[in-house]
Amino acid sequence: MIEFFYAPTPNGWKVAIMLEECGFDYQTRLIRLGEGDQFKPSFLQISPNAKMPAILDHEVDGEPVPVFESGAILIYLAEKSGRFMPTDPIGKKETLEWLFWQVGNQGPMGGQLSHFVNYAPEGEDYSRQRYSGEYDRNLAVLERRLTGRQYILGEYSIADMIAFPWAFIAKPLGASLDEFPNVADWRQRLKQRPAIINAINLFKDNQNRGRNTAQNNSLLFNQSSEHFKTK
Ligand SMILES: N[C@@H](CCC(=O)N[C@@H](CS)C(=O)NCC(=O)O)C(=O)O
Repeated sequence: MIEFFYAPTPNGWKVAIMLEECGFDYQTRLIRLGEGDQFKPSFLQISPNAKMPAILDHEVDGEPVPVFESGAILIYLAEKSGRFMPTDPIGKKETLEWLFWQVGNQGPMGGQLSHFVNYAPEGEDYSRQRYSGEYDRNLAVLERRLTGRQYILGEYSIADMIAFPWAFIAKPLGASLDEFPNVADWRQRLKQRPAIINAINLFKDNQNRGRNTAQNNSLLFNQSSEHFKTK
């Protein structure tokens, strides 16, 4: 069994998609981000950056194996299942390139844009504009990569699973896909997969949807090193 530490956000969906695609035996542990579950000592043992997603793999010889960071988790699960990652050196290199692109670019820029669209006080125009531009720039990167390709690596893989969630929520972030027809087609193709539907529905009722904001929640927002001392 794999314990899956999860909250219903785009970063959580990435791993939920892979667990569903592979049919792994997993149990979801809901991390209540607004209540500070991510800073509990038991969770920090598994995810030292105090973020979900994370997993604890019990299907191993010896002690259960903790894995944090979505890109690392997807590679771990791809190697465990032997699925959704090319095994030839060039294919593997391309997988790593697109995973690193996602976790270093599309993910954090989308995350910051979401912060300023959904949770920050009004009047943060420069910040919002910066991340809106960066999010748009990353859509263009994906658009160019998908030219002449159905999927990021040619065949459906963990590279699609990691990039899909942040493209899925383009509209709520205020971005239009009209100028990115390859991304729009790819998004449409992916969102019909049963595994992706199941992942997005996982604990859907627990989505934040404006409940916790920068003004009313000092656990999830305005963080500093102090947060690691609070629990
Ligand atoms: N680079 C990380 C990002 C994970 C991340 O930012 N998770 C957010 C939710 S979407 C989180 O756990 N936030 C809790 C917090 O900031 O306290 C990954 O891709 O796994």
